[in-house]
Amino acid sequence: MASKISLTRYLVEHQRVHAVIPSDLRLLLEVVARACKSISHAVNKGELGGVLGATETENIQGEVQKKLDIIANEVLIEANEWGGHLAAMASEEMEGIYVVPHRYPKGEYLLMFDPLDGSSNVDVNVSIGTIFSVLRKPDNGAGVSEADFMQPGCKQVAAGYCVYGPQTTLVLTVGDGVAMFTLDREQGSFVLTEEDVKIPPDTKEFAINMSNMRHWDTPIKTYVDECLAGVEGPRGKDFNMRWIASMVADVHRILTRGGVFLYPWDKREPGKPGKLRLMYEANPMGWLVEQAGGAASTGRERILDVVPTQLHQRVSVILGSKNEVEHIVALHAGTPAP
Ligand code: P6P
Repeated sequence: MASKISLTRYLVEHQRVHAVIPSDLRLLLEVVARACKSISHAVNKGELGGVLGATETENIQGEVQKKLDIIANEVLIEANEWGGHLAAMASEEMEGIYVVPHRYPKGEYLLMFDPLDGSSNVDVNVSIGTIFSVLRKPDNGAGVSEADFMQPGCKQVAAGYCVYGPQTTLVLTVGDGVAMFTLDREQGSFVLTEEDVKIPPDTKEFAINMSNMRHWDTPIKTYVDECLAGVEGPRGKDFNMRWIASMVADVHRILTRGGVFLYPWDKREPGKPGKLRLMYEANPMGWLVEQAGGAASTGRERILDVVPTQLHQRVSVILGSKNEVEHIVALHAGTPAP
């Protein structure tokens, strides 16, 4: 049996061969992976660990925080603040950036994360996950501010997620393809189980929350109607639908067997471009999908080209199999943005 390649060995060999993972970035990724192992352990305990259920608090998004949201956020902060690889962090669960305390050395990287995406699923034992994105701090002097995070997704130097499902799987890119690592609980380490992940360019499977149909913009309604028309309709094939209400789980399925994921703008909150957050959901997932040969669009522009103006800004998300995303983008052509 081929020897197991650990995350550490993969990162060291990638640095030796491809020189894409400087030692500080390798340290960052290993620390994030270790934090994900701790989060996985807490998630797996469930009620036995007294970690289910909601708190009395809301996050910046106005969402009631689950106990595990706060636990996961604290695990990631505590794991990363002392290593000397980061200048600051940003989280879905914190309003402002978290600057590495003066008692620790500072590094050149900025880490953003959704510590527990899909956490509403944790109480019903459905897959959830941690999403993270890494930028390099602009070389503009000693301090660090929120402005340093305002970089488009195409500037990311690393991105990934860890899905806590039947397996705990870490999925990672540093810009030369996508690799998947499954947690070997007996060894306590992530083991390479898939490298050079590729998304099929075509699909018969779409993921969207159908209960929002009456609120969608016309191009999305047109697309979904085509899918529902099946083989007798303009697409000439039947489609399947999935919606896990956990972006990490839906994207993991798409990276594994193809498909398209949509969380578009809708008129429930017309002032917001979408529900999902650009910096720590759409950008990392968009880069992973592109690195696996897929595409990621707002419907009118490449997600990774969106220049952020706010840390928690939202964006419309259409990502997955390249030809399917391009078809949906074509349906948007010529229609004004809402
Ligand atoms: P809805 C989870 O809350 C999340 O941010 C994503 O993980 C998921 O894709 C989406 O929201 C689900 O939203 O409106 O279907 O509950």
